[in-house]
Amino acid sequence: MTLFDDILGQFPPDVQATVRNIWDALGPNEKAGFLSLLTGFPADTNLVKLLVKLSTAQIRQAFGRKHRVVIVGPTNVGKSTLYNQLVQNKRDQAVVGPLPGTTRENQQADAALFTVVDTPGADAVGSVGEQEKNQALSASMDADFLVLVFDAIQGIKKTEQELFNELSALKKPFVVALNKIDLVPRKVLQAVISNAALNLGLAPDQIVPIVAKDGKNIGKVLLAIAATEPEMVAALGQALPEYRWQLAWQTIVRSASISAAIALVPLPVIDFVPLVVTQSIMVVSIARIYNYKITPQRASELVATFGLGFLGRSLFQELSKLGGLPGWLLSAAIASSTTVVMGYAAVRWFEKGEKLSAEALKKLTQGMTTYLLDTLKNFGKRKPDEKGLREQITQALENSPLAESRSVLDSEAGK
Ligand SMILES: Nc1nc2c(ncn2[C@@H]2O[C@H](COP(=O)(O)OP(=O)(O)OP(=O)(O)O)[C@@H](O)[C@H]2O)c(=O)[nH]1
Ligand SMILES: [Mg+2]
Repeated sequence: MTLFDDILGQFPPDVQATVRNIWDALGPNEKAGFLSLLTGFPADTNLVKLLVKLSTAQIRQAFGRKHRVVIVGPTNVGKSTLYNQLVQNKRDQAVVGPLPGTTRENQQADAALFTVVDTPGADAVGSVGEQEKNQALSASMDADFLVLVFDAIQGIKKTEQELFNELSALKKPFVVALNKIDLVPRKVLQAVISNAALNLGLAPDQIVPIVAKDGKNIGKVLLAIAATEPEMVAALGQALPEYRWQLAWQTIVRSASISAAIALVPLPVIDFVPLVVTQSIMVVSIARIYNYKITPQRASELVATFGLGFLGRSLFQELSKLGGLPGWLLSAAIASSTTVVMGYAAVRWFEKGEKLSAEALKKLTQGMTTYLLDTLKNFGKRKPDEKGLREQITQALENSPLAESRSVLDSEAGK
């Protein structure tokens, strides 16, 4: 067995084929470089483990599989109405009705991005109610993601709280949608949302007010799904062009934090192969959001063309001459900022076929590095562990205005 096979064996089975493809797409120099980096380390070293852990979600995102999203909640709150908004094929539409107990059995259909499951009300009493509740719970146990629907007029009372507790005990990622917001007078809307949040023990921004009947804010429910389900990001981008930047941004943030963690590993150069691999996978993911299919090989060529590895290295030299900042901090900030800029450059590329100029790339990288250094400095002098650093980078980037809009980058890049 070669060293590479050893490494491959550590990936979960469902991504191994993809990892091999990516590996095969690397040029001979990159392969040799990567392996020589690893020969100093036994195959079970932290570097390999770290790479496997970090890249698995990324790989699943880039080459994904379909997930089960289960709609669950009390009876008559509009679950089937929401389900009908999501299903692709009219044939699969569920029956909707004004009386509680319209849906008696679980049903599922293709929602393009994922498989969606509608369930009967999970709060009913009596033996029929009990049986329906069990169905809803069993679907929820098999879910990859839960959309918990409540009724804004009905509010969150004891029964709803109990159901919520029962469902959150399943430890599935979820979003809470508060439906029928069209029936709530405008001036009490905020109060209604805050109240629901309070009763569920959530923050108000964890609740998405919706109108399932006309589709209002369904996009927000989908974004919430994407935020915790990286594998779905690409499909969402294709379905919802208006959210593309925000989806790409989530991908960029994740990749940038991975890059920072990689840069923590003490190695002589920061633009070594894992960083190129991380950025290439990010580019494949962004391409998919913009409805392009590119091979990992093409993506790594694109990454090379933009020359950010070189740029990062010279920035590292410049800044370390100034002194005052620990090397790990500089490496981490530069690895993340080149990844962010690469992500943005890829967005511009897939959007309009534009290649940003070398000056623009430099300016953006410097700006982003300064921003990250300023933010990370406040986290203290001690070198954080990989998880801590990823959290810090993620937080810094999520709090930046770029999460909403890329206009800052557009104007810096001289658009
Ligand atoms: N005003 C308003 N009514 C809605 C909305 N969504 C659903 N409804 C109505 O609420 C009633 C119940 O909708 P369903 O989608 O059947 O609710 P459900 O949660 O599937 O109900 P069960 O299957 O009985 O548990 C219907 O009369 C819908 O027309 C909405 O956004 N606004
Ligand atoms: Mg129903």
